Amino acid sequence: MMVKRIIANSVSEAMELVKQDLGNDAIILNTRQIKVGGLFGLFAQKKVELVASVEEHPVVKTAQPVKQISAELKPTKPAVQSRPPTMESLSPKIVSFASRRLPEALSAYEVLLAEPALQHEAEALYDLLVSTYYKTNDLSQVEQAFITTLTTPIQVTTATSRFIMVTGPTGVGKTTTLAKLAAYYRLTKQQTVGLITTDTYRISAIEQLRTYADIIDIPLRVAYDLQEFEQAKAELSDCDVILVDTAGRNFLDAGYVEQLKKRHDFSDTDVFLVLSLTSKYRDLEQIQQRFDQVPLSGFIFTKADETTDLWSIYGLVKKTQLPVFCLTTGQEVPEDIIWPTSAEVSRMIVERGLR
Ligand SMILES: Nc1nc2c(ncn2[C@@H]2O[C@H](COP(=O)(O)OP(=O)(O)OP(=O)(O)O)[C@@H](O)[C@H]2O)c(=O)[nH]1
Ligand SMILES: [Mg+2]
Repeated sequence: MMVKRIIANSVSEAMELVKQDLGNDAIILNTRQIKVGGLFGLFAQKKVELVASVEEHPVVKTAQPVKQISAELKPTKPAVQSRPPTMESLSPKIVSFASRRLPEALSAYEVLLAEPALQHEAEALYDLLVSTYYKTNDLSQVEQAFITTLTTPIQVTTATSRFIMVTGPTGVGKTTTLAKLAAYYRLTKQQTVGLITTDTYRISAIEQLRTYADIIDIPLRVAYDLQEFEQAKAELSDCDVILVDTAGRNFLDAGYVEQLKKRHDFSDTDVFLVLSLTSKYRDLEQIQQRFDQVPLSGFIFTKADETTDLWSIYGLVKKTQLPVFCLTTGQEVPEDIIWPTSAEVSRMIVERGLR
């Protein structure tokens, strides 16, 4: 193993020198701020000291034992049985990043940087955290810099069409959110509101929405096919806002989006994909991909009250460049719904993750 000590003006400069000298597989063992030169402690320059190490022949050392062991165990079929390291496990970016250490004071960020939603930018965020920390020596400024960096890709939106449709997987809170929206437009904004549901798979689904419609005192139309859907739209055309509930379906069912397209028309409509923040990020990515053929206006994220991990918001919004419409924060209708700004969303994500 080769170990090298590098002194530079900034963490990013030191990282660059490490990459040049030791390559992408280098492991950062330590970083600290030091003072160089000066007289009796005066006029000394602030520098960053970085200690890094690298295996002298990392690829050969990793690959060989795997082949040797498999050859011993299965001498007749070594080529089939031995599993070479995957591209991912060999990726210099992931290997070198996972081994880097943050200064003790920033250890709370370690878990955040390992978030799947941040996998492509963990390295840049690491540099940001370390350099801000050494520059300011102030944890609240480090947190603020982190939040500010995350805010840029997070866009939020308001509904611009008269028709607002919610769609998404089963049980994520579509109907409950629609009831909250109906109450918001009717009671807070004093607008006329109509409801349409195309969720005719279960009687209880219609009854659930009818109860909300009765309480808020707004009309509800039930549409069993595209023709009835168009008719319901025409009947409610006097309303300021028309909210459309759809049936939740298993997102692994490939026919789901096709059926959705057959039973609705999306003209004049803001279609929001409703996703629960309690779901796994990888599943959310797959669901969003299923909805590629639907003209989505953005996301509604539900059940923010049931998790400390809000990173899916960041990951999905950044990946798709679709904005956030609203977040829901509990089961209570109408109060548990919020319309945060971009900065508020990123602050929520970071604060929940750190505490
Ligand atoms: N904790 C929490 N629960 C919520 C939230 N929103 C909805 N729920 C609950 O989630 C459950 C499902 O809500 P629904 O509104 O029926 O979900 P849906 O997406 O319409 O379900 P389907 O129509 O069956 O696909 C209910 O128990 C709701 O009270 C939320 O923001 N937080
Ligand atoms: Mg429903």
